Amino acid sequence: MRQNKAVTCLFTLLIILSTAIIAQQIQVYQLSTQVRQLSELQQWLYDNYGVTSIEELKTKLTQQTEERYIGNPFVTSLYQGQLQAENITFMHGYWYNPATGQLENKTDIWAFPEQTATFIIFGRDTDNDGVLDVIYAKNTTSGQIQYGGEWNAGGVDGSNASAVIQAALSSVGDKALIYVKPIELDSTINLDDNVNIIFEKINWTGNADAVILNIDQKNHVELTVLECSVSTNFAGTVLRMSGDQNHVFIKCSKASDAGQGSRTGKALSIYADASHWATFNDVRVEALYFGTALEMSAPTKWASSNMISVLGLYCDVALNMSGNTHTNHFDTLLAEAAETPCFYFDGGGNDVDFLSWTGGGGVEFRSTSKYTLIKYFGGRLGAITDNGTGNRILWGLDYAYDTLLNNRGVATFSGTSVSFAHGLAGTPTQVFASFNSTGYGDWSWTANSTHITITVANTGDYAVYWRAYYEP
Ligand SMILES: [Ca+2]
Repeated sequence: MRQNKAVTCLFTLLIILSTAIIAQQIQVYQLSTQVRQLSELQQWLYDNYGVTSIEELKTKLTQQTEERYIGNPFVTSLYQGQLQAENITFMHGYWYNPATGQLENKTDIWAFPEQTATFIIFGRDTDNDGVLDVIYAKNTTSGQIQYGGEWNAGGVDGSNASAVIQAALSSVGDKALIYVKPIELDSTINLDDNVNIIFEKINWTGNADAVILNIDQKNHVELTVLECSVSTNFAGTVLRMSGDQNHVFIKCSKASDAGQGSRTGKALSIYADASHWATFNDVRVEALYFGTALEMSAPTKWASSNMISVLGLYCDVALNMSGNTHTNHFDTLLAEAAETPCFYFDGGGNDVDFLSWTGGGGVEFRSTSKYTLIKYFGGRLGAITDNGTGNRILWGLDYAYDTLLNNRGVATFSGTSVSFAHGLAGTPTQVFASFNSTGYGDWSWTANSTHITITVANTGDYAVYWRAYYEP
């Protein structure tokens, strides 16, 4: 009985021991399998990425994403043992510059596509004759020549500058900026509502009587012409505009031969037609050698409430306003014109700050002009002809010292009268005289726009000291 009990205990012990051994063998087998798999993974990581652990791979990929590679891919590896082919693959995000041997980061351009302008328009002179032959409109975000070029991109004739610019204008959204490099134009550009365009330089090669830029009944146009050059015989208009709330700056000159060239053509014409006003515009114009620097006309509607600056050098007329042009404010009005007058007012109600004006040109208020206020601050003042009503000139601070308003001198004569040039801007309104002798008896004066005549009662030899004022 005791023997049976011992056998049973031994058997139970053997079963427990066997179970433990089997469990241990299973663990050993699983562990060796994991070790083998890890070894294969390490080999794979090394073969494919040059690393031996997942952590190492993560670090490496992060570095590759963030770093800006600036070496030469043909000689500089990213990491030890890297194949040249991998470098070339890496170049997909870069442009290689053979001049410097450096890579330039193209991914930045993809990531940050913002550009100064939406389109840049430029031309190429392919035969070196000084005339642009091919015009390109480059979409700056995509880098694509979207219109024009030798291949007539976008179906637009690349030899037609106006067509290329017009196509770009039509394709952009409101206020998208188009920048036009120096360009030759021979046909009119029509600007639509809400466009924003800068011309670096326009060289007009089209008809001499054409309109170069046209804002026809459009509003909210932003236009800048840094330079516009036309031929000596140009008799057209650089910019003709109607509409409201446009911001326009144009600076233009005529090709000059033998000094000043012929004074024809208009730099800027603002008009209000039967159905459109021309109001709240901010206009700045600089013109050299034109017939008219700025013409405003409003036969039916109003051209009013505009902020205007005019610089008209060697123009026949710096400013010509007619019709319903009123309540316009001029913050700068400079002119140097040989013709008289150089400012015409045929409308009324204008508030004009003449900061300066020189040359022989003056002012003419025509018969329908009224209630124009001119503040004159200096320079040489030409003749003022006032055929209107209620027009006023407020003289500037240099009134007492301006020889065109106030002049004096000495004239000697024998007999009873003497005539001399007074040099004033117009027919004197007051003349004063004193003599070197009391024998003259009595004296009187007459004058016209150029001369004063002083007459005495008694014949003799006299010196007359005169002072004359012109206060229209
Ligand atoms: Ca050419």
